[in-house]
Formats: sequence, C-alpha cells, structure tokens
Amino acid sequence: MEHYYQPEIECASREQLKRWQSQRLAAQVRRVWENVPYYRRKMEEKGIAPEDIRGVEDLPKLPFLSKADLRDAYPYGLLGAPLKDCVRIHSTSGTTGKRVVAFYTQHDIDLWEDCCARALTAAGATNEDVVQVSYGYGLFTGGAGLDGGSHKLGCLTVPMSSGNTDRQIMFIRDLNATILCATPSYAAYLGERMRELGLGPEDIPLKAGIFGAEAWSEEMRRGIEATLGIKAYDIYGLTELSGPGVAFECAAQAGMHINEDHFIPEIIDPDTGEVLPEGEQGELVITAVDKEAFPMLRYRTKDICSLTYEKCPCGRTHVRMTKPKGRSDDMLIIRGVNVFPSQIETVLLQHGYAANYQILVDRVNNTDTFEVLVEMTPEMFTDSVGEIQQLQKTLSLGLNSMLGIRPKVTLVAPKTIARSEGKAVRVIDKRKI
Ligand code: DLL
Repeated sequence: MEHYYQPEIECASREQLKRWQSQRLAAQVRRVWENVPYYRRKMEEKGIAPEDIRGVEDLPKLPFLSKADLRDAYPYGLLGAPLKDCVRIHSTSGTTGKRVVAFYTQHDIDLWEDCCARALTAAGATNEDVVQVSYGYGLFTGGAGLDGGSHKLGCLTVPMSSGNTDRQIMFIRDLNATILCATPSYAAYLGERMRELGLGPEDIPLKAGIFGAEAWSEEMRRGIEATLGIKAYDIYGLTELSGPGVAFECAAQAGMHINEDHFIPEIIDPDTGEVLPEGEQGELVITAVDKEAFPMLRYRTKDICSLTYEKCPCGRTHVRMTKPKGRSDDMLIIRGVNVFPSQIETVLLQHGYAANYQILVDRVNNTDTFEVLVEMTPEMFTDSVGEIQQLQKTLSLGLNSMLGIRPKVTLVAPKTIARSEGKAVRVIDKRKI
C-alpha cells in the first residue's frame, strides 16, 4: 500500500497543480520585482514587468538566473526577505570561486522539510522507523534536510553525519536503524566495510536507503541494494533551491517526482536557452514559486535530464525527472568527444567492478590524454601481469564502445583510491590547472 505525506498535494489533479503554480508564480514574480533589485534589472533589460506574468505559460518570458548571477550578487544581492526574517543559511561545497550562500526564513525551512518528509514517506518511512542520517551536517544541506524531514514524520532520527564508518555500522545494528540517508558513494563504502567485517545484509536491519547529492547509475543502485539488502531510492536537490527534496523517487523507481507545488521545471537547450518538448533531454531549469529568502526564478541547474508527465503507478501526479546523468559542467570533452563520468561507471559495474575509479585527463604535446584508474575488487585481485593486462584491455574496449574514445585503463589494488564520506571525487583534469 502506497503512503503519502501530503496526499491532497502529491496526488492533486494536473489542473489543480497548474492553478497553484500559476497563482504562486504571479505573486512570486511581483514579490521579487519589489524586493530584489538585481532580478528586477534583469527583467527590465528584457522589457518584462510583473503584470506580464499571469501564469505558468508566461514562464519563458522571464530571464534566467545562473550560477554567475549568484556569484555577482554574493552574498546578499538576491535576498528576497528582510534579513531579520531569515533564520538559517546553507552553502555549497563548490571548489572554485565563491561559494553559494542560500538563505532561509522559517517558512522556507518548513516547506523544505515537508519535501524531505514526502521523500522519506515514499521510501516507506513512518513514525515507527529509525532513520540514520549519514549525510554531512553543517553548511551542506544533506544532513539538515533529511534530519528535518525525519523529525516531521516522527521517526527516531539518528544525526550521525558522515565519517567514522565502523561506528555507523555499529549504530545501524545497535539502534535497529531501518532507513539510511547518505551519498550513494558513501553507502557503497559502508557496504564494502561491512563485507570486510564479515557482515552481510542479514546482519543489519536496514530496509531502505535515500541516496543522492551526486550522479549514480542503475548498476550502482543494484549493487548497493544487494550488499545492504535494501531498496535504494534516489533523491535530488540543490542548495540554491533549498537542498535535498526538490525531487524524489517512489516505489516505482522510475524517475523522481518533482515537488511541483513548490518547483516548476523546464528543460532547455543549454546552448540556445530554447525550451524543449516533453521527453527531450536538456538542462533542467527550476522556478521556485514560494521560497521567501532566496527566491530563484528560472534557475539554470546545469543538470542534464528529461521530464515525463506520464501517469505513475504510485498515484502521485507530479512530473518525473530522469536521473541526472551528470552536470553539463561535469561533462569532459576529451579529444572532442563528450564523456560523462556516469557512462564510465556504468561500464565498470557491468564488468563486475565496484564503482571505485578515477578519471585522469591531461594534455601532452597538445593532445588530450585519457586514463581511467580502476580498483580491483578483493575477489578479482591478481598479481599476474598477463591477467591484469588482459583485464585492462577488455575494460578499455568496453569503454571504447560506450564512449567512442578509448582510454588507457590501469587496474590498481583494492583500497588504493581514496574513499569519500560525501560526494566522490571522480575526475582529475589537469588541463584546467
Ligand atoms: O547535493 C543537495 C542534496 C543533498 C541532494 C542530499 C540530495 C541529497 P549541492 O551540494 O548544492 O546540493 O549540489 C547540487 O548535486 O546540481 C546535481 O548536480 C547534484 N545532485 C544532487 N542530487 C543528485 C542526484 C545537494 N540524485 C548538485 N543525482 C546538483 C545526480 C545530483 N546528481
């Protein structure tokens, strides 16, 4: 039996949803016009005034916001509410340039936690569950978001944060944790550590996991589901738009429902900005219609995915997005060929490797070099040079047929690639340094 956190919203008719979106959008545009001079200037440059935006169909008239705007307006330039009404900030883990600092009023925290509570409910959580939150706490939104959602549901919440993997496993077992929230790479690492400790899925009480914050493949999902003995659900979000819970998976595991009462999605051609029809793949653009402190209108996420409005067997009516296969700025262009790390992960897992790999790109004599370091699993470990060469060749050919470009593959001993407790570092591109 399917459970919902807010059934009247999650299963509302499409007509009702559109009415909510249109009313909220018109009101939000007016609020932003009055309170955010930065965006008002952008609207004026396009010759748009608040009365031009009456409903969802007028959305394409609005100017986009991008990460560059956030940098320009840092830190207070996009604030949509008086500072005295703001109660929290969070910030991205961005490694280049200025971090994004997002602000929240109490209303913003409430709507965000509702979105996370919907995600937890879709993964089967009720107030009988023990939820271990192993996303980082602090400036990162993962810990606070899922923690807040778990509280709203009345689950017993274990605020573990990331790190100290043996203690994580001990708490899961001692406290009977039934739901784990973590990045997929950290969940995979927990599984790996369990195996080392001689523990199998039958030794832990977990039944579901809510994994997001980075791209992960279907193959990785199946791997985590098998090692932890759980059902693994995807969750999507970004700091600029609250954090986790912009979209989440239901039991159908067939795309993530976008919380459309708060977020209106569009898919655009990243080069021309043109809005693309349903089903086509492009960059996800999101308009948050009722966030107060950090109102994002037509925010370009850089994430590449597509949308479907087809009916979902779970009964929720909100549109679904496909797993983002990576960010447009994660995409590597190597000797002119577009390469997404997630494609490499898919091939490795199909060949029986774990998702522990690193992509090294450099430029030598004006030519791009492309190498993939892949960890052998303990089961396949061998020190026979002939065998290793054969395995490397097979993988390199497999990658060639997926990517259209052949990398050098180097197999390395188990546990030589550093594990991450948060988002995994997959790419080292020395061309940019
Ligand atoms: O990663 C928020 C989050 C926390 C989502 C916990 C899910 C779980 P940021 O650090 O601002 O926020 O990074 C946002 O991460 O634009 C995507 O590129 C990527 N991302 C987030 N969720 C997914 C996902 C959080 N499920 C950026 N699949 C986004 C693929 C994801 N990529």
